[in-house]
Amino acid sequence: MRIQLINPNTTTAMTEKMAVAAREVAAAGTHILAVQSATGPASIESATDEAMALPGLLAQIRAGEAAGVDAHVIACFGDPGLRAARETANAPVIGIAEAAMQMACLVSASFSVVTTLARTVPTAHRLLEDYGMKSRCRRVRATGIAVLELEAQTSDLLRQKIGDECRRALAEDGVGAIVLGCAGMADLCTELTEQLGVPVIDGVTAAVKLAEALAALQIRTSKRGDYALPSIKPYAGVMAQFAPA
Ligand code: 2AL
Repeated sequence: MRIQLINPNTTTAMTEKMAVAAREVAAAGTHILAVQSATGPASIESATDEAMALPGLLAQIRAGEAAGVDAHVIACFGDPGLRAARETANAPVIGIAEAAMQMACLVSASFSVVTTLARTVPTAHRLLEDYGMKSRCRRVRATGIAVLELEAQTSDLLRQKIGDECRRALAEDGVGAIVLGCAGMADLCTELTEQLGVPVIDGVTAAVKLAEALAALQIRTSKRGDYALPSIKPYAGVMAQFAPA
């Protein structure tokens, strides 16, 4: 089985970091095809970054479909372009935020999200609303860490900072699980789970295992209703190359 792991930002070190985490949990026989957007922002931390990341992300979804991958993972915690990607794809498309939140709900009555900059907190709240999970998430906590500070291996200082925020979540929020709110935190999941004694869920690894499950069951994206293929029409200007074909 081939899973296309898409980093929708354009930072190669981050793509490599998430690929390592994905390959660590992938089943024997699962090939992780790690790719990133060719156009767009270096990190996605605002609605503007997200809008500018979508053409490059959708181009990767199309390329993966043409190559016949069995599933796609969008590896950014804002789940950018998830609905558009599902319109475009026949294979399942999993967003790491939805994957992590769903998995947290399977093992705990409630969870808190520990994420990057305060600026990304409203996005997480919007996703919780969209996914019908508001009642399961007690709090979305920012660490003040920018995404690109997490692009390579996480430093001891940042490990400590993220760990401390997780400990505060457990002490103050009354939750039984933590969801990590950035693809760049994927290298912290195992050690934090061991240190904290509760499930700490990283979206990259959660999404890979959900993608494997859907692909193994041959469950594909519905092409009726909301995720029907977009209609073919010309796009003007610099967007012409991104028009549905
Ligand atoms: C992210 C992420 O995972 N990748 C990125 O570019 N931005 N998430 C976040 N909460 O800022």
